[in-house]
Amino acid sequence: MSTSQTSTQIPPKYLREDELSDECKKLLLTLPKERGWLISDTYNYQGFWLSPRLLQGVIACQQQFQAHDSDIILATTPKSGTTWLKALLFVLVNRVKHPVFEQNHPLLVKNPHDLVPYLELTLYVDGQVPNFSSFTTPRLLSTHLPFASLPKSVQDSRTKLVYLCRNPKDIFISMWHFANDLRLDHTDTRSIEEMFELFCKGVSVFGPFWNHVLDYWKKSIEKPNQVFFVMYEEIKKQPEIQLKRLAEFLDCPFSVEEENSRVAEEILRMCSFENLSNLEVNINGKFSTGEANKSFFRKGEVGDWKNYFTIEMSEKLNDVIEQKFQGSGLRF
Ligand code: PAP
Repeated sequence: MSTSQTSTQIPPKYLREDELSDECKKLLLTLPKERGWLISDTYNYQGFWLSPRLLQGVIACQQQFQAHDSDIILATTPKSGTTWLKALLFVLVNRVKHPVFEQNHPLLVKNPHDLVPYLELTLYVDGQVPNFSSFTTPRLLSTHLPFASLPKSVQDSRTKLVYLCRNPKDIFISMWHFANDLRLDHTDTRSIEEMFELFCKGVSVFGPFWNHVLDYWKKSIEKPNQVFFVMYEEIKKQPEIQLKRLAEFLDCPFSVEEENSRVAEEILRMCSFENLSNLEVNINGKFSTGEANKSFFRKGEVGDWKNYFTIEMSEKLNDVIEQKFQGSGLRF
């Protein structure tokens, strides 16, 4: 099975194993280890899996990030469609400052990941306090951290959390492609079978997937004004309904005038896979941490897993899903 070739890519910072602090190196020696998706080993920290350099970013973020009540943080497991929701959030929240019909809209010249940066993967990846002076209010940020590992200031504040979830079979396939594209040593391609076994055991980037999803799901039920939970598949199926739900949650509902001028429709068009993946910045640009922007746009479809999964794989993951999500009210 082939994946697209991006061998000239510089490895993103969160995958580099150099420049690790002594504190981080010491901690790594004490953590459970498994074979990694992206680099040789992945480590279990606070119950989830991550790469060594990322550990440094996570710890810095947990210790130093000061949330504001007005912040909006998008939380996802990798490959849930984060890029899409970052675009939607940015355009939705900034539509007064940057009207959607504006020719020079920032989304047309910047990748969504640069507009809504990751805390641990980007802003804190060097282990230092980032400069937030260029951020406007509300600050739009994102994270792959599980709820229990969010910086305390986020948990204690009135920050709004938007959680995007996706069918784990599509996430698995999306991640497998992405990992093979990014892997530092291109001779070391992992087989789909090996990665699948790890995924089912819960060993995936920021996984186990089910713990990540269930924690945010429960919080969204407990605190519906603070945690908004939405599925990638729901947005695909009913984009306008879900966008309007999101706008209500963020206290920026569409006005009658906006309804009349079809602003929601235009936001969805701007943020569509077709539009974003064809922008120059997303074809030839590079993400600030090293990845080619185009690696965030593969197919953008629901159900691509069917082109890769055997019947046995599908049944096995169905069993895991059933067991893990039983009684939760969540279905995939
Ligand atoms: P990240 O976690 O590394 O930030 P993320 O954006 O969550 O990645 O996931 C990328 C997936 O979202 C890709 O899915 P695929 O591999 O199944 O194709 C990507 O194609 C998809 N995606 C990106 N932009 C859009 C969009 N505008 N609409 C729908 N899907 C999108």
